[in-house]
Amino acid sequence: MKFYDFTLAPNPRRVRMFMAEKGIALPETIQVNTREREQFADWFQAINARSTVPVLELDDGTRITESVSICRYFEALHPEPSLLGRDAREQALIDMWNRKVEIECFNHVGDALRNGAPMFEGRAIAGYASGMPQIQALAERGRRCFQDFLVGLDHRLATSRFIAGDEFSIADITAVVAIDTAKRVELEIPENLANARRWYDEVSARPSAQA
Ligand SMILES: N[C@@H](CCC(=O)N[C@@H](CS)C(=O)NCC(=O)O)C(=O)O
Repeated sequence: MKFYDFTLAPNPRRVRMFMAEKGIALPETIQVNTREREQFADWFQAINARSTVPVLELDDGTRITESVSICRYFEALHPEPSLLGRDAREQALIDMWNRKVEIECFNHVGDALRNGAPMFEGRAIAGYASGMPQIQALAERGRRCFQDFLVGLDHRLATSRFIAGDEFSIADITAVVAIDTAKRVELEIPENLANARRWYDEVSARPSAQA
C-alpha cells in the first residue's frame, strides 16, 4: 500500500488523523509537494489524473482518490474505534454531520483561503494545471459563511460533547482540520463561543491532532 500525501495540505491531514485515531500506521508515504506544482508532474498525473492529494494505492493497484473514501476503506478494515458509526442510526447521523461540516465549513474555508491568500494567486481551485483566477467576492463570502458556521457549531456543542454526539467521529476531524486551516487567513473561533472553544481545545489535545 502507498499513501500519496502532502504534510501541509488539509485533506491528507484528515486521513492521517483518522488513521492515527485507529492506531493504523501510515503505509509507505510519498510526499507530493503541491506548493511546488508536483501534483501536475507526469508521474503523479499517472497516479491521479485529477492532480489532488491524498491518494491511497492498494497492493493490487486500486487507487482511492477521495479523503472520505479512504477513511471508509480503513473503517471497514479496522472497525474499532468506530469513527463512522456502528449501526444505521449512528452511521446516518455521523454522515449527516460530516457532510454539514464539509459543505457549511470546510468548503467555505477553502474559498476564503484559495481566493484570498496571495500564495494561491492563479490557483483558486485545486488540481487545475492551467490555473484558475481568484475571485475576491468568494473569499469574502467564504469568511462570512465560516463565521456563521461557528455560531451554529457553538449552539450544537452546548448540548453535545462532540459534533455528532457523545463520541468522537470523522465530523470532528473534518471540523478541526477546517478550523486550523482557517487560521491561515486569520480566522479563529471568537472568545464568546465558549462551547466551540471547549470542543476545539479538547479535540486539538488528542494525540491524533498532531498528524
Ligand atoms: N476531494 C478531494 C479534494 C482533495 C484536494 O483538494 N486536495 C488538495 C490539498 S488539500 C490538493 O491536492 N491541491 C492541489 C492543488 O492545489 O492544485 C479529497 O477530499 O480527497
